[in-house]
Amino acid sequence: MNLRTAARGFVAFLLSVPALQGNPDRAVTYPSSNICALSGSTVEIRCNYKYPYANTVEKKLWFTNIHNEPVDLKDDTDYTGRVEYSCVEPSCSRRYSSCTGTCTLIIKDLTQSDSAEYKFRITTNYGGKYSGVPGVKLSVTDIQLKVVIRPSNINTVQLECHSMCDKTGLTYNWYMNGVLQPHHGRFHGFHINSDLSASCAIEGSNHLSSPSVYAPETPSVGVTPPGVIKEGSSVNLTCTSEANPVAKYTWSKVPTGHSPGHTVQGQQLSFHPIQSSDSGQYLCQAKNDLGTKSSPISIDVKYGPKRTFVRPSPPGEIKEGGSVTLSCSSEANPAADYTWFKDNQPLHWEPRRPYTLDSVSSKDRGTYRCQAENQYGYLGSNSVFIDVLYAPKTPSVSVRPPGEIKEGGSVTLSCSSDANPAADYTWFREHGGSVEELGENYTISNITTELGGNYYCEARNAVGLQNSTLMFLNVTATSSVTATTVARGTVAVLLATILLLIFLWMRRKRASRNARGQGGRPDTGEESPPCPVYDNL
Ligand SMILES: *[C@@H]1O[C@H](CO)[C@@H](O)[C@H](O)[C@H]1NC(C)=O
Ligand SMILES: *[C@@H]1O[C@H](CO)[C@@H](O)[C@H](O)[C@H]1NC(C)=O
Ligand SMILES: *[C@@H]1O[C@H](CO)[C@@H](O)[C@H](O)[C@H]1NC(C)=O
Ligand SMILES: *[C@@H]1O[C@H](CO)[C@@H](O)[C@H](O)[C@H]1NC(C)=O
Ligand SMILES: CC(=O)N[C@H]1CO[C@H](CO)[C@@H](O)[C@@H]1O
Repeated sequence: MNLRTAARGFVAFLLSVPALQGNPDRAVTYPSSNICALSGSTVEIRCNYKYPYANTVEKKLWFTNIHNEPVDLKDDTDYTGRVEYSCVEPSCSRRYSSCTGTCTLIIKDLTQSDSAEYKFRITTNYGGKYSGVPGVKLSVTDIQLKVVIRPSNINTVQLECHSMCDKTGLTYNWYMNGVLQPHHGRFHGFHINSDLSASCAIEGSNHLSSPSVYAPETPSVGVTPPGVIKEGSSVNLTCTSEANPVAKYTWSKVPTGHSPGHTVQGQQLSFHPIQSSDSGQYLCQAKNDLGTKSSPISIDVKYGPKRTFVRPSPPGEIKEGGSVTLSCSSEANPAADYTWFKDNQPLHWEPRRPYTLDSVSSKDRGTYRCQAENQYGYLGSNSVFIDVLYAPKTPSVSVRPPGEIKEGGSVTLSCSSDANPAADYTWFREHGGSVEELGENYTISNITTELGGNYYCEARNAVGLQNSTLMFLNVTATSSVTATTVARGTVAVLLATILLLIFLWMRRKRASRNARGQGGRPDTGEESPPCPVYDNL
């Protein structure tokens, strides 16, 4: 195998020349004592050696590590498969009584850890050991691409290709998105572009290229912990974007109608604890000198009901027959279901619909409240008193004391009616107009029979009025009751006496007529027949 061909891509450069000479007769010398090579390349390190005439070389080795004895690089596990020796057979000169040879160390696939001092040693059949000290210092370096922003133009970046081996006069090729650019040299200007990816490579050794520099890729956004976000928990938003140079991150909250936006620098946005007001759209922006990319994320904070209120519409008092709607409102995520209560008793109603009372009646009067509930909690509302105004119901009337009402005694008539607002009462006497006293209780002291009769009361409020049924007062006379009886008795006695006197007088008259005309026809024209009334008497 032709080693020159194998070392295509070889990049080794002489920096300072003369190595220290060993013993002039039997020494190892190195044409170059410092070599700069790039990662991934192949390096050749040469040496010349001399040894006494008539000796034979038994062992040749390159080494860098010493474990008691120098370790042959071919046996060094750090170099397995990457090391070759290319040695030319020595030529001997009797005249100079010495032999000379060259041996070149070839290391492939250099890495930075290959940077070390390399030495060569021969051992002859007479036990002579010849090595060159110091050896060859090998520096393995990466190509570095530096990004420099040109101050004059914010739309352009100037890239500089840079390696530690620059002094050796490397020429660079430039690639944009993998395409070779016509320009060569250490510097190259590019227009800033989010899709830009640029790299440089050593001309003639294109596999020795720099890492690409590129604008941030579309960031990915992670939420920890994953899953449902509950108010009060700790939440982190993390933004990640591949970029070279490394991106700088900015988090911003997208402003909405009721919450202003804000901006936070850094890859992570922490909420400790998270609040319901933190819900919304967030944008993570990743930016470097070559461009900017952003990703949105939406945060939906779940929470139990807050600020539960019940509101009646229309507010205030409701007249009987009117309608009123009670709306329950609460902030909750997800939206709450509502339960309605009247005087602390649950009502049957759909969970999302306002509570509607059509054609209210006095029964609907009461204290209402609602309770909002979702899977994260529940909260009761304020209480609202719904006052239903209604006209008086038919009043009920009563009389005290109960039982017989005696003349001269005292009675109280009471009127009572269910009404809202409370009724005013007026007592009336049938056909007699209102009595003088107003009020639910009407007391008649020293009652007389003339004051007996029908009474009723009227209950009236702002909504309407209603009359009671009639109440009959039966006043019993006390003293005058005996007088009448006596009077009646007297009349009866007088009547009986008169009738008796008439009867006696008529008997006497008939007796005298019978005595004057006995046996003759009775005088019908003048005579009255016997009165049956008298017989009956
Ligand atoms: C959020 O990030 C902070 C700081 O990095 C860490 O201490 C905390 O544990 C994280 N919280 C969660 C919920 O991942
Ligand atoms: C009317 O009488 C009832 C029963 O005695 C009594 O409770 C009520 O207070 C009275 N009302 C008035 C206004 O005096
Ligand atoms: C109640 O009685 C008053 C007086 O007698 C009368 O003017 C009114 O119409 C009556 N109202 C009702 C609702 O019967
Ligand atoms: C009044 O009361 C008396 C005695 O209780 C009774 O005889 C009379 O029939 C009553 N009058 C009326 C009109 O109810
Ligand atoms: C106690 C009282 O006032 N009694 C009177 C009741 O009424 C009669 C007739 O009007 C009077 O004579 C009483 O003095």
